[in-house]
Amino acid sequence: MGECMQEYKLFIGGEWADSSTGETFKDTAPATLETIGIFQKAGAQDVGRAVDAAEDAFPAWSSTPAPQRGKIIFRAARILEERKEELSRKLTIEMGKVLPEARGDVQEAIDITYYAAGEGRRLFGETTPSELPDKACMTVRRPIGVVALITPWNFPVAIPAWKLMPALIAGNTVVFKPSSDTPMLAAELVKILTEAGVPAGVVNMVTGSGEVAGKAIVNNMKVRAMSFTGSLDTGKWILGEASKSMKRVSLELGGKNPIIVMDDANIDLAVDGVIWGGFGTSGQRCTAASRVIVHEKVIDTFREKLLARAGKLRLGNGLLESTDVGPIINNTQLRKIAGYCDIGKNEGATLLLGGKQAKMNGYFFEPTIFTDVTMDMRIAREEIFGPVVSLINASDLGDAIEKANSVEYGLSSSIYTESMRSAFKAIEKVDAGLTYVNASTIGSEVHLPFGGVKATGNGTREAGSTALEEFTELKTVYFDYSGRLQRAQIDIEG
Ligand code: UN1
Repeated sequence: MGECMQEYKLFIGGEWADSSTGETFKDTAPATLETIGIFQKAGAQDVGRAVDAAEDAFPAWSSTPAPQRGKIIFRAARILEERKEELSRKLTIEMGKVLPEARGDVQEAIDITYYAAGEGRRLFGETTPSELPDKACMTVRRPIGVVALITPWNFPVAIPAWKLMPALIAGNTVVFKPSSDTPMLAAELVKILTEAGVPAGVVNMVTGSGEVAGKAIVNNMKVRAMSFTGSLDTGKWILGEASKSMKRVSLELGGKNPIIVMDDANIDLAVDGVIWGGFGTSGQRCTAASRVIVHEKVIDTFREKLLARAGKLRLGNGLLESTDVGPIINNTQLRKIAGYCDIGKNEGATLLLGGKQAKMNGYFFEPTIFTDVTMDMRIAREEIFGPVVSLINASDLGDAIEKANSVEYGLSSSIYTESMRSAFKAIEKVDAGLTYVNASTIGSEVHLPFGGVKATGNGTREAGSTALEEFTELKTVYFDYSGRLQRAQIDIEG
């Protein structure tokens, strides 16, 4: 056992508790394969207790004035800020991303926490005139109730914070199930919320498998809304199951995000964008640039420059300054990425770089580039979630956009061009929730909506003011002060 080894518990009703199953699992550092913590495998009974605790805490929390809830969330933001460096290092150890990116992850959590705290003094509804005299019309926001948040491992603090903070400021109480690959940072976040003054029962954390704990959450009738970020298959399953209890569901699923490089693009800038979007976080982002659709007039130059840059990327432990690309989260993901490289070769794509696991201790995969990729190949259509970039030819903008749109996902997208016309065409025609112009597919900011179209989600948007739509019910209020019966649609002159 390593020095920092600790056994973590479930957090239910303000208490740290063992799971009823008595079973635990190990949290492994992907760069060193060391066990860094022991976590509880929650059973259905534990999930039931967590939901009940959240339900009990709901009346008081939802009745607390939102600006008061905001004060608590502001304190959480300050604690996150004070502990940024320590949390970032832990995040690099637990998840693997390089330290500057881990700092970005924590910063994103700090940003959304401040942003959500400020919403405590907004939470705006609408007012609008009535069609009748002496009558006021407005909307007010109400919390939904107990909400469940199921989060992935690739942004161990930022994504939980994206969901927790808007849910809490709106007055909901929470059951939070983090990924089993990154439960340590989740536990840190829960401790910070508690330290900031979030009352017992308002946030409950259960760790464990999707098959047991996740399933118990989805099937619990008292959970009124769920927010999930993860795979398409799991998302589809949640949506189907949740319909039985009419839960509101918000899904953030996969991506197969294209960067279009036009013949008038600044090629060096586009190469920077592909390196950052394709290999940053070892390609383990929903927003990762996994397809690069390049105008055929510039593809040779582009390919050469990209290869030169990608070939210099240094794999290693994310804590070291010399590292550009960290490890893959676990062996299953590593095998999946390797499997896709075999598929790509069998499909006839040309492997330009990488394509294999690195001979290092830890889960490392070499930055990989395929060229001569066509849109019928699986590597061009399916989410790989690793450092694998596919180069695809396009004859013109129309062809590039058609190829960009020919996959089932639609999260992020980007175009490199000096032409305003091409840029606006892409904004208009690319089927995606996000389009970047002359910037990579990654790097969304917390005060703008985040989400995708088609199989990427079910229409909701996280972050920004739209995060509140995810976690509030609107009530429409008609306030008649005429003192007489007034019939809408009927008692109207003219
Ligand atoms: C994700 O990969 O699930 O834009 C989220 C980005 C980050 C968020 C990514 N701000 O890449």
